[in-house]
Amino acid sequence: MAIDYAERIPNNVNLAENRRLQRALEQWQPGFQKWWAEMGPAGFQEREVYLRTATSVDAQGWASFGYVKMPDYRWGIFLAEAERDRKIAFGDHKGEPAWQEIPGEYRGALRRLIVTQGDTEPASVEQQRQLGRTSPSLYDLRNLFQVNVEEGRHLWAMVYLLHGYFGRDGREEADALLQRRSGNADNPRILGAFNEQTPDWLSFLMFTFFTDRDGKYQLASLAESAFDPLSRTCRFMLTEEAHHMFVGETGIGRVVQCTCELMKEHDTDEVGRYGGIDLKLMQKYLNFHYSVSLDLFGAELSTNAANYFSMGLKGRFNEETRDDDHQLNNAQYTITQVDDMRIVQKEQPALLALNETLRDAYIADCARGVGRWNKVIKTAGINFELRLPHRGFHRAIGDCAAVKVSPEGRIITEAEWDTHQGEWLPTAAEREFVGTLMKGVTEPGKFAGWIAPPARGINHQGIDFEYVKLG
Ligand code: BYC
Repeated sequence: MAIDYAERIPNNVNLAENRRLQRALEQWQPGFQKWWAEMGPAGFQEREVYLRTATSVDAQGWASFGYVKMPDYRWGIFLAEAERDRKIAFGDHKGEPAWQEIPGEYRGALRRLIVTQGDTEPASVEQQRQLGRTSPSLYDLRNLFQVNVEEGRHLWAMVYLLHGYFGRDGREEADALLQRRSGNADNPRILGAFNEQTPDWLSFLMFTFFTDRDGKYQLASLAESAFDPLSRTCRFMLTEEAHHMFVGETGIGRVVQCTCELMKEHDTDEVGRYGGIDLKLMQKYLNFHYSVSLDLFGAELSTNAANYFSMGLKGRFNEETRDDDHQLNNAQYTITQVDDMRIVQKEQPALLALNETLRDAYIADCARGVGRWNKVIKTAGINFELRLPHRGFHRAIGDCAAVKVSPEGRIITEAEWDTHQGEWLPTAAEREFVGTLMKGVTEPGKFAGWIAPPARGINHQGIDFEYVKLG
């Protein structure tokens, strides 16, 4: 179904026919706009940005590209097409028709999942708020803003569900989503990684690679939900999420490429003095962003996750293609745990181990991306490999949060940690150094000295296209 752009809130959910919901959303909208003005990208709000806007939800050609001022972006509510006679694929209700309304007994659990998902969207915009002024190119600036407006739309997607299906408590939660603030001591965002800072572009590119990829896996699990409106919402969000991960993967790939070129040109590993970022320093940033993103999957054993699954609220990644009973009442799964100060593999009930199951799929996906960066290094003839640290390294959630683990996966003492952590995670001085490289480059087709140009532009435009009109 095409989206009616004449309406105040573009949508393909027949909002015009649901006056109560439309009014509720119209009341929420000014609060969103105020939040965007206060917490969205600093500066550039009056600039024309070459953005992609969702104009339909079919697989081909859902996106239209054109110049838009960010406050005029048409944030709307788009659900993927309904699947006819969709059946629940897992859990206690497996085989029953998918729900168009929420069973009363599951409202609390489902609301919590939707609020947690929704909270990450504005949080990431807040984290990235200051990056516009130090963008390495107009191409990258445009990509940042594309990510930001789409995270805003993902907030709308969750708020639609809260307003449409949860009554008064849903409305209160929707308001609270605009009140929490990333990193705020009194009213922080819900999940740890979304209260960290994204102070520079290396962090931003790592974030879009590692943290947005958590988004992919969580959204894919929610896309399996028995609650059909959530499933359809998440399916459409995933099409947008792909671009965010593209920004991260190609972005880090371009930094790696630039570093390799500087290493060869100057015959040194230490390219800092030539305005580049050492591979060793990139490894430290990788260690940080990977470990805080691993925390986002929750504890290895979780009754919450088991309940979500049995209730039919949240499935596994690619639930339908899995070759098992989709109920897991007697199944086992091997997970990594700490036992008597050793890291061991243990069989546990699969139902309790669903967070770890999802984390495993995520880790494999991250490893593929890191492999592609390593190809760039190898092709340059340089003998260095970026690596994912052990899953227990630098964790704040789960079994390993109680111990200190080296990147190789050895449990170490606090004293060893204190001695070595500067070799594994970026130090204050290194973060400061990366900060000094962050100088805005705004001439079309020009790039900062620490990142290579991309292989191609956006939507068949040239690399030197004026992606943001600053004049
Ligand atoms: N930080 O039973 P457990 C995205 C809490 S990213 C702080 O293991 P559960 C995006 C937990 O709440 C995807 N607290 O937790 C990316 C629980 O509290 P209670 C976002 C944490 O429920 C980039 C306790 O610890 N979507 O879209 O199994 C840009 C015990 O834990 C954390 C979702 O996350 C943490 N990291 O699993 C923009 C999907 N982890 O019960 C967007 C929805 C756990 O003791 N969320 N806790 O009070 C979920 O499915 C689950 O809430 C989680 C946690 C997987 C996150």
